[in-house]
Amino acid sequence: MSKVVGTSVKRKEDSRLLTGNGRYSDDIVLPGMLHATVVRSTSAHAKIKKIHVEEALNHPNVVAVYTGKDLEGKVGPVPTSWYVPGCNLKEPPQYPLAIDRVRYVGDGVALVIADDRYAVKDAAELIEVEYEELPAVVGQKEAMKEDAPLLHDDIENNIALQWKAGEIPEGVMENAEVVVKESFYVQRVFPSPIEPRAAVAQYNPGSGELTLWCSSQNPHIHRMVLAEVLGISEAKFQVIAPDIGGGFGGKIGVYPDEALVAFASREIGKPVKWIEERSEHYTAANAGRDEIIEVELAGKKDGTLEAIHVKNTANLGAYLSTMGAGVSTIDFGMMITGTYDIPYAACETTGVYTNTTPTDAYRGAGKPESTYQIERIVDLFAREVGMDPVELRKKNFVKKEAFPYQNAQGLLYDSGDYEKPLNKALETLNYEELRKEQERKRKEGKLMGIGFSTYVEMCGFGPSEVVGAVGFQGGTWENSTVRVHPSGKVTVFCGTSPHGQGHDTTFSQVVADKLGIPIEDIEFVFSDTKSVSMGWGTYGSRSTAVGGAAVSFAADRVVEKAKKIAAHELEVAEEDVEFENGTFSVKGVPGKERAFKDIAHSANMAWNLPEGMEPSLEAQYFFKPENFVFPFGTHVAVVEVDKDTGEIDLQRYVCVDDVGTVINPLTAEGQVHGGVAQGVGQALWEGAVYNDNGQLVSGTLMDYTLPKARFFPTIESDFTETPSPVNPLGAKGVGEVGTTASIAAAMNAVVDALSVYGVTDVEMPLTPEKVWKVIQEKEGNQ
Ligand code: PCD
Repeated sequence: MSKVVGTSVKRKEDSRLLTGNGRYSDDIVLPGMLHATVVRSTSAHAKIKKIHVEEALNHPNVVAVYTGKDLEGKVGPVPTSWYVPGCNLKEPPQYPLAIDRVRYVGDGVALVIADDRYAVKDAAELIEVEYEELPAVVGQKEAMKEDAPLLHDDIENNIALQWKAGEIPEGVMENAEVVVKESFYVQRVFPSPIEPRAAVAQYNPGSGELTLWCSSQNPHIHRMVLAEVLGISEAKFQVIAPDIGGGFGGKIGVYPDEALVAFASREIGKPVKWIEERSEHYTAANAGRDEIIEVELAGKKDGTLEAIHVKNTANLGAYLSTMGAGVSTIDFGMMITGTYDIPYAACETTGVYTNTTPTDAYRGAGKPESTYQIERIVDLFAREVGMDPVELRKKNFVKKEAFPYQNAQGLLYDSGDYEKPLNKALETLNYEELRKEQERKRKEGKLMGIGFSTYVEMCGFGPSEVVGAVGFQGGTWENSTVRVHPSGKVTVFCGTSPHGQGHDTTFSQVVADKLGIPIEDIEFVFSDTKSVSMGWGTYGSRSTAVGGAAVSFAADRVVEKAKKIAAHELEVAEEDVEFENGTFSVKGVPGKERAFKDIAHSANMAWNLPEGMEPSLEAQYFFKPENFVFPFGTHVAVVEVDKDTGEIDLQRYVCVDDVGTVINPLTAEGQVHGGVAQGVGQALWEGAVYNDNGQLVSGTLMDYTLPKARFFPTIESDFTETPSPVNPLGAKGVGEVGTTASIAAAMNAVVDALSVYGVTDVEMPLTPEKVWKVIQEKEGNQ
């Protein structure tokens, strides 16, 4: 049997998912099940004077109505899970329902439970909330002003945290030959999975056990946090993430809504279902980004980079969400030097509360923002010193020989060869010819632009000691159990939790190669806290590098034991047994062999095992990685801007990613495609818009432009492979790289096109109107 790792095996899960045979949270129907809806604040900031619930209670289908006051003492506040140290973090309690004050449009004020899904919506409309309006503040800079309204009375200037990392010695910035400065706004965007959030809870009054199905990227974290919030033993609490229609970071967080559904089921003694609506999703689920990033890059006229100073002012929304504190600090601030060997770096982050929905991870979570600032400012530096952006990048890249390389912020990049993907991309582009074409077009008065992003990303979370030291409430190791049945078929359990990525397929590829059995003989169990030992879930592109590695180690253990049994049966010493392609054979004795299947049978029958050996063939492995993994690559966008309309035509998109050893090229390419759509989406089309009163005016898919397939040319995607030394697969993460890289590539292309006017930045998203206005102004028409 030839190896399957590295081949484009088609996704096992797709025949089920694409034929409507998936089982999502909303497919779960339980006897006697009730339906829940959350009444949400229509005001961004107000005191709750009174909540009139009588009419709703009188509705014939209504079983219960709860307000924040009713829950006091019964369900605790939902805590954050990332207590970034040394930043004077202020975490206001976030109760599952607001008690006396609402702080954003979408803040929950009442929970209605009824025996019918439509009736519960009707009943919710009967609830009237009397508000006393308070002034609201939406922008993070405005919220820090002296006269800004305070969201939480005891949190001065609405400042949630102030974090610093790295230092630049005195004189370095001041005496530098060249300093380039710019301020970038990485606007708020929405994760927008196809399936909104969902939760179904079933309490068993007899056993006191609670089961929660919820659309989560990390069911064990949900269990850990909600057990505390609900005051229930983890041993009596099962969390299952069934099929999930995407998460993109938005389903890492533990939300008040999930606590509410679990609470209601326990209170009433019946199953309760809650399915978020699309429009509700935009105000009540965590959003991403919303960071104002001020950068200063210092260096020499010859293009040598010397120091970078970055200030990030992050909008955290009204409360601190699960990973909210970590995104703009650790995730962002440790990678500000990117792929460049810049000796000095310093980052200062201020996190601010505002009257908006909380923000948290969104594909890349801090890394796209970090890549954005460095890749944008490097381009501006190149322009300032009159160098080609590619030349400047090559000059400053961390050199191939320098790995493992410690960056200025102290992270150790595991492996890399930054020129390799760049050169491959240049070849695909026919770069020199392309620049000539740009020149020709410019002469014709056309605005063509080429934008590069040569990124590196930290993922594969991560070494437990490090994540513990940076305040993350998690071990971030992974475990896997490989269980071999008497027939030789295999069930594998793993603590990561796929929600679209296709782990059933890619992880099966790993097992198939290890055990020499066909993929069809392997079944995976994920995302159920009762069957899978503790696990830390799927985010930070960690599943393959950590969970996949645990699977690989557990399979090794199975082979180790099977080999002993084979040696015993073949009556030879263990050293004389070889295992290849699913067959144990004796070195030098052709024909003397046992199939993996035979050993599976023997191990389970236990009629003739080596003395003292435990029966069965099953092994578990707990894998704690020693470092993160650092994928890298080059993304290039080629655009033409229409002078008359401001419209941007994305003509080519070329990317070469190095994610270490690729397990499944088809899947990996799909991951890159999706990631690029979300990154270019941020640059060109997407953006949350609030008015001054804190009303979200882009709260539907009619007002919020999600990228469509037809907005894109064929993405020209390729890979180079520089294995990671951190795990036995040599794999790095691929899930987020597309997003991390592409925002800057698209923006750099447009800014390059507009550079004929001296433009250095246009605020994202680059809507035709904005771009047209810039052109008009520069051409002196306004
Ligand atoms: N791979 C391969 N190779 C390599 C790597 C990888 O093949 N080297 C593949 C795997 O196995 C899978 C995938 O690919 O299947 C991915 O992976 P990764 O990178 O490891 O990652 P994960 O962990 O799995 O995942 C996660 C990610 C994230 S993070 C996100 S956002 C997103 C991504 O993932 N999300 C999603 N992608 C996706 N897809 C889909 N479909 N859906 C979704 O939701 Mo965060 O942190 O959460 O913000």
